[in-house]
Amino acid sequence: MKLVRENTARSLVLPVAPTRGRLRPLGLDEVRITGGFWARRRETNATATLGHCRDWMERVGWTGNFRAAVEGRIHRDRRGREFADSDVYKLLEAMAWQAGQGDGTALDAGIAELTGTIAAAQEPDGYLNTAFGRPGQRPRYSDLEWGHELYCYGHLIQAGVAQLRARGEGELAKTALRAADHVCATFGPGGIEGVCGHPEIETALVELARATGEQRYLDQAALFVDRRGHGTLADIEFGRAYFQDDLPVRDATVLRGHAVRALYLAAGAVDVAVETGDDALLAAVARQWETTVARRTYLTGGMGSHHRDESFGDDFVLPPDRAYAETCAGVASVMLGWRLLLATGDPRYADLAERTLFNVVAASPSEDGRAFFYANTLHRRSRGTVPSANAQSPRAESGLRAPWFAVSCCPTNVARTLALLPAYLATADDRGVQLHQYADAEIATTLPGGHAVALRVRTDYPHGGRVTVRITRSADHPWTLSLRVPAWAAGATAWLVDADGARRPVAPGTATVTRAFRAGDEIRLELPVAPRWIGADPRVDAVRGTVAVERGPLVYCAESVDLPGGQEVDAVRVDPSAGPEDGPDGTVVVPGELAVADERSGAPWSYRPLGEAADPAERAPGIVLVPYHSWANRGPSTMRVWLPTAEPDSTGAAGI
Ligand code: FUB
Ligand code: ZN
Repeated sequence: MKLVRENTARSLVLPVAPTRGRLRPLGLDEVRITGGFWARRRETNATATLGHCRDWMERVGWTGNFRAAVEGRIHRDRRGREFADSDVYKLLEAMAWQAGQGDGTALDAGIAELTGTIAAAQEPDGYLNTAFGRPGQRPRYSDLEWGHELYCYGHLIQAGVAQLRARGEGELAKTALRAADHVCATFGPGGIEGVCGHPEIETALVELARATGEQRYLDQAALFVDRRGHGTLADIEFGRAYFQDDLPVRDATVLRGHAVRALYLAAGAVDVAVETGDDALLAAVARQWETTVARRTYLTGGMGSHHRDESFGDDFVLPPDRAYAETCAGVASVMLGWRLLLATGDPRYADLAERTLFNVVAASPSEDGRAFFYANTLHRRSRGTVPSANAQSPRAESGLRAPWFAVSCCPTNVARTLALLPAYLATADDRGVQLHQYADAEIATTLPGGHAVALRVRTDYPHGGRVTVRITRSADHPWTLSLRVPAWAAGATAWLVDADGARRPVAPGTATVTRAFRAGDEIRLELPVAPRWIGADPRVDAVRGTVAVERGPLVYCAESVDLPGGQEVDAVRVDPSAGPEDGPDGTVVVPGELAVADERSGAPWSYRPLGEAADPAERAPGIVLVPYHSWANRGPSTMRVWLPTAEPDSTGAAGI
């Protein structure tokens, strides 16, 4: 099979390669992350997380399921939930992207071994799933609501595309193609007129169409997008909105239902819209994104506030202590934002991606890359438990990060995202190069007319706000370098320092420099990262009377390990009339007080007449806050992002 060189893309090593759109993505062979925050996390991902996931899958029997299928004992021996196959595929995708960067030989061997295991279980017509269809199991496609068969194919196809683009055609790609052909034959015109209870196949099929040039995969994806919303799935206890089967995609005004499902579907709908020229569909998803970000998104970028069904809440229902904010929803939000950014060029999509990457995706893995948060609460009231090192944890684990979950979708989603992260940094268009995310990086591409350009990015991001771009290769021809100025830089001055030293203030959005750059030219962006107080829309009732702190792209939190005398975070009250100020080692210090523990715990009732004195409190010399992504790395703790403001009479003085 021939790998298609997509119309707009110069590189082929890309997770998303639209044939139309405002911006052209740069591939993993054009962008390298060379140092700093993300390089450290990517290194841990490559050296620890991939192997960790591989070991756990073996241990809990999810890879063994494929062997059991081949050996005819799957009806008896199958382990894990109905979607367990998908995590093997997500790991394969991560390995394939990683193998495409640097020396992939060892990873290629691992991919070949794992692919051999799954491919052996594929049936002659391309069907591949260990939960259905064999003697003693439920029939194929007998449970579209919960069976996840198409969802699993989606992840298999994404892994196949990753291999195709990062390593060239191999067994994994062939297995994925056989599955995709089976899907088209089974769910295409004249076939089963259904959709999967968990979207994912849509975006995967579009990417396969882009990678192979085969129109039928795109047609099938478009069919799935159009079919959804017409009530073909059963009306379950959470309602059809849970799997977005309540309304056609193009009629919806906001994302609703299960957060990961909603976001994957929206990503697939953008892909279909872009490839079919369906601007109405694209506009519908852009509208949904806008409303969702305005009303249904946590400060961290996290999405989904219902534990019961892992779903979006109603507008402004964003309780910090019940935040679900699943890591996979963060990954899916970044996927959706990237597609919208490529289609439109609007920097707001990159703003949200930055917020989500630093405060959800980076929060999930532990420092050693061997434990994860599945749910990313913004407030933990009790120290919780230390998860078992040897057993699978419940998904909304209420203690430290856990090594593995009974539903373990998040670790492999983090793994594949970190593996392909350089692909989210930069794009090009007819005029030049755009930087969307900041990290130490080397970027080299060819602009229209065959003009080769190369840049070196150096930054102390996210703790500092200085970004230096050095042109290391340029054409004797004017072109434009565009730099995203994040929305959080509003209100303070961001500066662009031109190659000739000219310094000009820039507003949030996009700052550009156009010139016939010469090798050695440097452009500097200086973003104000002084810590700042953040308030919430009063309609977010759950955080009324509280404030939060951000610094650059990072959200901060109070953690009990930083409080004196074994206090818990719920004792903290802060005074936003002063500060916040930088503390040592990337911390922030805010003025505040700590409620007197004995009095508080002895209170007979949580309520008091207005005007009656608040619980007594003692002034604190300065309350230390840490980046949210780093919390729970120092043992069990309580934590909160939204901090109550002190009441004037609590210390017996007028204010603190
Ligand atoms: O259903 C498959 C995955 O498991 C979902 O995306 C996650 O939310 C978890 O429920
Ligand atoms: Zn997940």
